[in-house]
Amino acid sequence: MSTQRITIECKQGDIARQAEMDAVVNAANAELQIGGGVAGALHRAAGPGLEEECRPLAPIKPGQAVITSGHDLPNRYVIHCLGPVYGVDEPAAELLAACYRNAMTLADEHELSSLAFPSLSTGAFGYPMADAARIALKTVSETATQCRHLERVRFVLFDEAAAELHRELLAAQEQRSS
Ligand code: AR6
Repeated sequence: MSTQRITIECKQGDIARQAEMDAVVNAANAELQIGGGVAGALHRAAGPGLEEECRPLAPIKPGQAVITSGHDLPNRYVIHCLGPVYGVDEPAAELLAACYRNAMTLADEHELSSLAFPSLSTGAFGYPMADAARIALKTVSETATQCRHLERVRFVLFDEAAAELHRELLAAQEQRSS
């Protein structure tokens, strides 16, 4: 199956407001508790049932992904990933790539067709955005070749500069592979 089957898009926005996507990815903490940033936004929008469903699934390890339902979010599922803390969890690049790969695999196993990612590890966990974006885009396009159901992956970036950076890196990557 070729990578062309999956459309990758990059847009500025809030990960908690991606109504048309089957699942959204949470930049979780190991305990799968509310937290700040992406995790705060998703848990607030999902309501307390999400944390309750998460409790027996915790703790998770860097690179790991687990799936829950979306509760009051507009999405059917949430896939929770623990990204590496930059400078602490090593090898950081491999652990970050594992998050994207494992999240896509879980989505595909659940026969989902669309999945939205935030920029994992680039907030509280300190991963430099450009490095993280290159890893994310490369891993998503590589993993796409193994997916049978997933058709659309969206990167949702909090600010326009981050969205533009992702678009530029994606264009360069697509040019190299064409
Ligand atoms: N929508 C899209 N992107 C967002 C949003 C949002 N609502 N909010 C923040 N970002 P972070 P991490 C961006 O810190 O680095 C949490 O407290 C943000 O600008 O959410 O993986 C957890 O509980 C940044 O670029 O995730 C963990 O303890 C990116 O999303 C820890 O932080 C990720 O920022 C996880 O840290």
